[in-house]
Amino acid sequence: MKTKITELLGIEYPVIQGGMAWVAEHRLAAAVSNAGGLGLIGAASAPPEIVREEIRKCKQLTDKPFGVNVMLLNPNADEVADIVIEEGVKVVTTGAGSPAKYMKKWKEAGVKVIPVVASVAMAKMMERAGADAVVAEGMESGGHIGSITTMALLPQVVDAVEIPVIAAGGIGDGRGIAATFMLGAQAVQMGTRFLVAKEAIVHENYKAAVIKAKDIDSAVTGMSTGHPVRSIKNRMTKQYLKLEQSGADFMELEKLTLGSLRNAVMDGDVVNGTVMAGQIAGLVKKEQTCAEIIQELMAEAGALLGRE
Ligand code: TUI
Repeated sequence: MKTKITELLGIEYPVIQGGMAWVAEHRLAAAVSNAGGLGLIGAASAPPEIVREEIRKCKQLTDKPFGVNVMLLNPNADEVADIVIEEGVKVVTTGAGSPAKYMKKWKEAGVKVIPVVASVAMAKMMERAGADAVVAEGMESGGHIGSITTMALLPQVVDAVEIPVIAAGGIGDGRGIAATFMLGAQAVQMGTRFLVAKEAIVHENYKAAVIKAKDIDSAVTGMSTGHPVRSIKNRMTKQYLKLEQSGADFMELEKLTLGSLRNAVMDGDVVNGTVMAGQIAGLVKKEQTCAEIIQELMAEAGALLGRE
C-alpha cells in the first residue's frame, strides 16, 4: 500500500511500530521492518552505548530501513542524538518534548525526522523546524500522553501542516487504520498491538495483562506532575491516584514508579509495576508474529479502503 510515508521511508506498508521503552529493542524492530513496516528501537532512558549496540544488532537482523525513537526527557538525549547519526540510522522519531535543537544536525546527516506531537501548535512548530512528517498521537495511547483524542487531534493536525501526518493512539486493527486514513493520515503508528508480538521480549505476565484488559481497564497517573502516563489499572495505579488526590508531592509519587516499567516488562511484576498500554488493549486478543500482524492489518484496511 503506497502512501507519502511509505515513499518517504522506503517501506512496503504504512505501519510504524511505537518506540516503546524497554519493549522496542532490536529483535522487535527488526521483525517489524522485515515484515514490511518500520521498526523502531526505543532509546527511552537506556545508556547511550546500549542504544549503539541495539542499532548494530538490528542491522544484523534486517537490511530494511528501521528507526530510533529518542525520548526527550532522557538526560542522555544529546548523546543518543549523536549516536543515531554516527550509526547511519535513517529515521528518527521523538517523544515527550521538542527535538528542535537536534533538527539541524539530523537533517544535515540525511536523517528523516518525525517528531511525535500531541497538539496542533507543536505540529506547526515541528514543520517550521524542518520535520519530514509528524506523528499525531492521541490520548488513547499507552505511556506518556497529551490531552486530546486521536479522533479530534488528527484532522486538525492534517489541516494545519503540509507534511505527511502519521496517526497514533487507539489504533488496533485494520478498521482503525482505515478510519485514520479517512481523517487524512498517511500511515499509522501502533504500540499496544506490538506489545504482544511473538518477537517482543516482554514478560508473559505483561502480555497476559494486555490480552486480558478490557476497554476501561487503563488509568492515567501523573496528571498533577505534568507527565500523564496511561497504564493498565493495578495496585500501583490505585495507590498512585490515591496519593495524587491527597496532594502528595512529586518525589513521593516518583518513588512509586521508579524502575516500575522495567519491573513489569522484564520481571513480570504486573501488580506493583507500570503496565503501559493503550485504550485499544481490549481489542488485542492474541500473540502473533509481526508478519502475521502486519499482513492481517493490511488485508483488513485494504478491503475497507478498496486498495492494496
Ligand atoms: O513519548 C511518548 N510516550 C512515552 S515516553 C515514555 S517514557 C516515560 N515514562 C514515564 C514518564 C514519562 C515518560 C513512555 N511513553 N509519546 C509521544 C508523546 N509525546 N506523547 C506526548 C508527547 C509530547 C508532549 C509534549 C510531545 C511534545 C510535547 O511538547 C511539550 C513541549 O516540550 O513543548
